[in-house]
Amino acid sequence: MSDQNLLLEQPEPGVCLLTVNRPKALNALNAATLDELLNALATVAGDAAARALLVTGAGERAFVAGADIAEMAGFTAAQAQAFSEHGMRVMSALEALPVPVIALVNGYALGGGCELALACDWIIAAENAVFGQPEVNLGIPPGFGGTQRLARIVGRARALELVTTARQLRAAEALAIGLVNEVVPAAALRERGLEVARSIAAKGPQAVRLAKQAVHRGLDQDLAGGCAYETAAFALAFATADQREGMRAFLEKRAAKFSGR
Ligand code: DAK
Repeated sequence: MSDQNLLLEQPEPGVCLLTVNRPKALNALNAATLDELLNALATVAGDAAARALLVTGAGERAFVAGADIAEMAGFTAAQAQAFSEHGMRVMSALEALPVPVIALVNGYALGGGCELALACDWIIAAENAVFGQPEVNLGIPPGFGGTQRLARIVGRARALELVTTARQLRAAEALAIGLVNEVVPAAALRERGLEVARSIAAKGPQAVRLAKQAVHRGLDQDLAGGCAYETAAFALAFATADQREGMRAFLEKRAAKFSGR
């Protein structure tokens, strides 16, 4: 599938690759791109064969350099609210996808671009990645969930520093504060993403989905509530063909052939 500003491919069975494709504007997110993102995410969500989603930016300079400043400059307050709600819907749709979503950050991930990466389940960064929330330079606060997701991932003090000073981080520092899971040479980023996605695709699909949901739901509540959710997810797995196949394969000393049912 190919929209004007977005490419959705399936480079390998079960692996979806979404590329924001506006390299001349460093892949900045305008309203049209947000629309296309929502449609693409609905396609992935509805694809029963999907096992993992990789999200990246076209070209070698940027993942996404933020919301499109040229488009935002003339917004009225009502248009800004509509744009923010639109962006929030995209970030929530990403987070709610049943399959793991990995951001492959290949350059600038600023403002809405950093927020897009934060809404993915985790981030693999190229050595040339640069992260930041520079909105205050433009006289606005973050608008696509940055204040919330950044604080949950790197903690209150670091998030406050980053959103109020607009300081940008290189990949090594992002790794040190837990913003990214790993850093690889730029030329190896796509292959590393595919390798991780492939390893997820080989696991029990129902178990992966249940585990992802349990982590997300658990973080929204206290430990007891999260553990109760995990118990329910664990029990539900015993109603799947994947659980029967996974355990039978172990006992028969062979590789499991999961059906995703
Ligand atoms: N929007 C539009 N165009 C952008 C852009 C952006 N965010 N970032 C870069 N570009 C464009 C540049 O204008 C330039 O276009 P041409 O002049 O060639 O036509 C082209 O991409 C290449 O950029 P540069 O020439 O500037 O390249 P450099 O290597 O010199 O600099 C840079 C790269 C990433 C450091 C620089 O481009 C830069 O600082 N870009 C802006 C980064 C930024 O501030 N990002 C945050 C944007 S604000 C809200 C909802 C959402 C948001 C806020 C509120 N609500 C409605 C409440 C989100 C806000 C943001 O994301």
